[in-house]
Amino acid sequence: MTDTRPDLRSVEQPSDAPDTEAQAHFDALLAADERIEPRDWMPAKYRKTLVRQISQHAHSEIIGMQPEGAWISRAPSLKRKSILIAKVQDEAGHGLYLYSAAETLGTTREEMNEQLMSGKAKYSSIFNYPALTWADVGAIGWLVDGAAICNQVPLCRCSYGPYGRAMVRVCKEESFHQRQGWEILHALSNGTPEQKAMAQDAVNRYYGPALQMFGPPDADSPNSQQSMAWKIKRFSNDELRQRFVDMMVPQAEALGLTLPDPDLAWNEARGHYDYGDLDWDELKAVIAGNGPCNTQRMAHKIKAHEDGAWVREAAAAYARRHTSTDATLKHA
Ligand code: FAQ
Repeated sequence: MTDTRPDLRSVEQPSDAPDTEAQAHFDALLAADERIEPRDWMPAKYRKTLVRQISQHAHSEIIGMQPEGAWISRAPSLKRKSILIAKVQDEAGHGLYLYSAAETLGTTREEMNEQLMSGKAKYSSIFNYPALTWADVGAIGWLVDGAAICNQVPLCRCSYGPYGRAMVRVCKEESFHQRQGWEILHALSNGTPEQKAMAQDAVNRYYGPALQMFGPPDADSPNSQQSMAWKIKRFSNDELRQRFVDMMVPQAEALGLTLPDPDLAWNEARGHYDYGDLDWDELKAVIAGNGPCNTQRMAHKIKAHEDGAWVREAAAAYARRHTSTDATLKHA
């Protein structure tokens, strides 16, 4: 299939140089809650922040295929296998929408890939934990996709058009993913005592890291304030984390599983659940590359990239041939 998308590398990006009139237009669009589009002037730091967040989000979707992908060949039934294949494929699709959204800001796919593989760009901490049992596939769907939904629904209203629009479709698919995770855990929780224990063990291991997905606490989040002023982020890390806890407590009760937090308690005055301190040193260590699976995840990604070189070369040769055939036909 010929790639008919415009090559954004050849489209001149609007200059980022300071411009009072353009800045006033940008500010007015933000104040009116309208979208900034690729053709619009934008401050250099706004562009940089978007490239950072969108590309890291894309990398997370791509690396995030690994823990569940490893269970495709071991899924307990044909039905579970087909659902899991569809889910992992959806995550690849999310990565591709997001890389495309980042490309509209003038960054190439090659640059982003290079930053991921050289360790310069981050991806979500959660994907550096192992999926040890089939119940972990359920916990990833229920907790990780659940956290992703809480974080990403507000991103549908992100001030940057291509990112917000990509998020609308991503969120629809994430809600299917969360339900399939819930359903796996529900079946295990209502199965044999061993199956229920396996489900509880997976939730025990994944709950804390899922809460850390929302990022450092607000007081320690260098990017939040500016990203919220630019309406890239609509809520702070702690606000979204609270929303997630409030959403998960009743769901855990319905599953018959407990959340591993002795401090979890309804606070009537706040109208929210109180929850215990999280291990921020653990998050820092995982982000710094010292989580249980960081080395394994990167080695797998680099090998897949190298193994895929012939596919990229063949696709590029095919596209070149079709471009020259099209040009010959046009001039005939
Ligand atoms: N892991 O100042 P903040 C998914 C970094 S997709 C690693 O608070 P910000 C779907 C942060 O980048 C999951 N790094 O930063 C799925 C920054 O570093 P930098 C991914 C983290 O950007 C399910 C520094 O710490 N989702 O799950 C993490 O304002 C199942 C300071 O932090 C997204 O990417 C972390 N947890 O807020 C796929 C959503 N937290 O770049 C497969 C979009 C923070 O300055 C299977 N992203 N850092 O060097 C966001 O909403 C934001 O970027 C946050 C961080 C909230 C992640």
